[in-house]
Amino acid sequence: MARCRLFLVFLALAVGTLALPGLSASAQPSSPVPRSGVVEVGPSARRPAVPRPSAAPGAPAAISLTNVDASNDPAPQNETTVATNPLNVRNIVGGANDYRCTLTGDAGAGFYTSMDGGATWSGGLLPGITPCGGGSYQAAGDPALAVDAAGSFYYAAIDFDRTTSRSAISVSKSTDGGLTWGSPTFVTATNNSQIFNDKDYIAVDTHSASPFFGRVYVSWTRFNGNLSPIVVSSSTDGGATFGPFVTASGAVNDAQGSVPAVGPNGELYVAFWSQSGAIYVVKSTNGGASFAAPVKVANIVTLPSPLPGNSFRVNSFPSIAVGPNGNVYVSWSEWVNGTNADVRFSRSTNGGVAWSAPVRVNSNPSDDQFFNWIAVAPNGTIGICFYDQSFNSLNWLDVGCNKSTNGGLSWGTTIRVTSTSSNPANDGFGGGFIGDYTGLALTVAGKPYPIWTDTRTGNADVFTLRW
Ligand SMILES: [Ca+2]
Ligand SMILES: [Ca+2]
Ligand SMILES: [Ca+2]
Repeated sequence: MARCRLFLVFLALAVGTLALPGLSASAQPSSPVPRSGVVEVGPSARRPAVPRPSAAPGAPAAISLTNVDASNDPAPQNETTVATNPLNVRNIVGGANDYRCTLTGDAGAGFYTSMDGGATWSGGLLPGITPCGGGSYQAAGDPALAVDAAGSFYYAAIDFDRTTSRSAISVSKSTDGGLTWGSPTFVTATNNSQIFNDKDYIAVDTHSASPFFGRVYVSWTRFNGNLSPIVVSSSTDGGATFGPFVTASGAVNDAQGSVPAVGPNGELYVAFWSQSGAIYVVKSTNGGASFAAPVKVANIVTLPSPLPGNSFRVNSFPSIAVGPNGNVYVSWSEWVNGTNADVRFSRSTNGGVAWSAPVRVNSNPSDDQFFNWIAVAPNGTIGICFYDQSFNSLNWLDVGCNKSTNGGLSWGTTIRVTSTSSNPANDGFGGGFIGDYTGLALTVAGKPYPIWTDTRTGNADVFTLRW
């Protein structure tokens, strides 16, 4: 298995790529779940291709949303995450796989910070993880951001070597709005060739009434031989140390793509995808010490990867958010009618016991919508953003967003937020990798900051909106 890693290339999470090249994960029900972080695209893909000249832009959109390039760097940046400061609505922090390190050409944990609502950005690579930050891991990926009630940002990542069996999960913290970052805390680390720690995400309990206020939770997939459970580790000291991980996914041992979220009373939920073709949620009411049995949200048809007419890998990983009233919201992308991808949504109004029949979120069902991310504003408005290929006829990338002001009962018309379409062929990986997810944060004032991989400049950059 370690030997495989020599051929496996990229990062961050994965799906679609596995033991048997050419077959999708869903076509291999008896095989191990793909190791994320690892895509069998060939050794040359370890290094991004030389950036190409600008692509022909798609048709300008007739909207006034202002797109902004948060990374503005010629190397590829992809696989985006974002969080906003509850104490300063102008403070936005993004993260991505960032290939700017010329020592390695491999991915580091990139951060992008704005103090003025997205108008201007600074950034770089997190310290102490990969060589350009003074760390020793050959690569990092699976960026995930969260923010606590005091405005401290937490950045979780996978850290690994391609030529040894080292594999870790780290959390880095910034107490100055994302301008600078401390040394990482390693939540877990191994050199066991049977173990690969993959596809983390992170959440913080920001609810002052919660008995677990301030607790930091990291979930990830712990590939172990042929099994892939979701595990969770928590920190009760602001990310300085993390406790031992506990298994969260119960009897579901073919899981991937977990995301944690915390409710108003400190209830912890973790959503994940099962290779069997289902979305699950698990719940902990004791601060992450243990989890009840998984509850199936829906059976789904996992996206084919790549989607027809495209060459980059995709997945059906869920996103999850909890409303101020405790309602739990989950979205994902699924293959519908055997013909195309839609973003789907379900909610639970009884603490995750029962889930509503899934509904389509994207207003235009035609073409493909995928890589959804969900967030909830303090007033209960739900936002979901995703790539939407219905805005162009080329299988290029646009980002669309929907909102619901009635708790997810209806979703209205998808708003295109990209002012230009992106040609995925300019991703730096021959069109094969645009990351494995996007992100969305809503400020306490409700302004949406969708964040996505955008290639309009001729290379993959991190884009968001400015307000
Ligand atoms: Ca569709
Ligand atoms: Ca398409
Ligand atoms: Ca770039």
